[in-house]
Amino acid sequence: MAKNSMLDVIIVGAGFAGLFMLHRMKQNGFAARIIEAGDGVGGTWYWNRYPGARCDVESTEYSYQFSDELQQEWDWSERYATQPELLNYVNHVADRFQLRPHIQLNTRVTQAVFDDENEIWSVSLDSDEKLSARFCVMATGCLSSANIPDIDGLADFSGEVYHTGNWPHHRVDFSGKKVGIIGTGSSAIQSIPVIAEDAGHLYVFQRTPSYAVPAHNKPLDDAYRAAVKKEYPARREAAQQTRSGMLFQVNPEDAMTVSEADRRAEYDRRWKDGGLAFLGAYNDLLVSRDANDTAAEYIREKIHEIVSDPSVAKALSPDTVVGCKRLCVDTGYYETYNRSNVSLVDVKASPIERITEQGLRTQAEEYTLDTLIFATGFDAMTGALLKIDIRGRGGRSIAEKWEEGPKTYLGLAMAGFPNLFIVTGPGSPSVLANMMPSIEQHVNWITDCLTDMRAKGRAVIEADQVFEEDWVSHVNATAGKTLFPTCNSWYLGANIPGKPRVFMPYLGYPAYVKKCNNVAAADYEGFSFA
Ligand code: NA7
Repeated sequence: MAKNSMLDVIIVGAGFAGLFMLHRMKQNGFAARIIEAGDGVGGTWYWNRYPGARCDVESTEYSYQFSDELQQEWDWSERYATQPELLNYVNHVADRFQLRPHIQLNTRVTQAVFDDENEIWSVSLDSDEKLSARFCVMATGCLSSANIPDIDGLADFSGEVYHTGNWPHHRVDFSGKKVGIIGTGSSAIQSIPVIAEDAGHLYVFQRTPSYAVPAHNKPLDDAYRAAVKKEYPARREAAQQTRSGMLFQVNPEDAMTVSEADRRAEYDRRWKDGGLAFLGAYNDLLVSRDANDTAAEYIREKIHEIVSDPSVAKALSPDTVVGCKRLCVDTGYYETYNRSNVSLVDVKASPIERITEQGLRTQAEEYTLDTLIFATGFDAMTGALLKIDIRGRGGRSIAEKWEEGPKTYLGLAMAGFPNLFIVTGPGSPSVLANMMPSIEQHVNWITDCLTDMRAKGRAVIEADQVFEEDWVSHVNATAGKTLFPTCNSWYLGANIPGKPRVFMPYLGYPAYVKKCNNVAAADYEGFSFA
């Protein structure tokens, strides 16, 4: 690694966003370096190595499109890629585009301070090194700050403790062991069926049940791969026009305008196809409670069909809005509760009191455990950014600025934080759209902005306060027209005690891309240059 400590761009994070950002910087002749905490590239797919981890977006869509050579040469083996396959892919990209010489691994950014006078960012690393750069790009991910709830007695536990989002690199042996898992979100739903196959007994501590639809994962054959490769450009283009950034069809009809029999047929068809497309069954599923109730009831019926013990099926059946929390995509999740070595423990009915030396105690019972797994999610969208002491103009920290919730312009930049960009930050569609095109769109926008500034001799860009406030209001108003604010999701920060309840992602994928393009075309409307 070149030892120069003054760079054009410091990129924080070597996940999909950071790597593509670095590639675009190299292509355009900017001196850039990635700082990455892990000892390898991959971000989400580096950390989330838990058994059963896979993407819930189809492989042929959850992949880069910036290089046709790359998409032509890479063969996805399954409909939904496993974590190891995704990690191989990320590593392939890092090698193929010769990114590694510009990536500093095993290093955490602790602080980034904007020097008002010299208009540069001064970045401190946990290696005691200091770097300077004109620009900072935070590619720190939306789901990268693991949440371990504050439960009394955790330090007393004598067994093994894991978090799904910070899984060790070695194989964890569950055979014959008593395993407890706290949480029933997406990570738990993917890992529970796999862990249950090995564990002596698996206790699932559930506070709130999630809705899950079957993945119907399958191997991809050569003919399918060849057909997709041929159509890649058209497929990518078509996906850009959808609400989710994914190719599945959203039925333009409203749910209550069709007969009950037609609705059932539509839900049946989507259940059989599998995946997130279930939510596209009707146009109004996330705006009309009546419409949503029909989808919710359908899934609850399915749970009762699959799970043999009716009381367990009832406990697994949510009564909330489907899709309000991220819909889970499962492989054999509900079926797992028919195994004799799996017990569902309802910790809403009988809350967790404490963790003990031997295991976990709820108000009703004590469970002896060898292994305890936290599948308790993340301090989403803001957590990773707030872990870094980021200070903009006048030494004002991002923590102060975001005291009442994240404030950004377009989820890309912030007033008071010149020359700092966020990839898929709060206020952008990010987690509500396919992350891969979202990442590429942001990185391309930032790259165009930097090259434009260079061409015009502009040194500093900063979001205007008024435009930022308008954007934040617009993001909230848009969410307010939907059912999204009706449950305690991580989209709202509601999973983290004390976090302001603000809907963080922006609903409206294709419109958002157009908006960003228009902002750039209008000489970066809403930004000031110095
Ligand atoms: P999620 O979806 O945030 O799920 C976390 C789960 O952990 C959820 O069931 C929570 O229940 C549960 N939880 C959290 N804290 C506690 C405590 N203190 N006691 C009991 N249960 C608790 O995280 P995932 O990692 O599964 O998925 C994150 C995203 O990754 C997912 O949405 C996909 O986009 C991929 P709660 O609902 O809060 O009652």
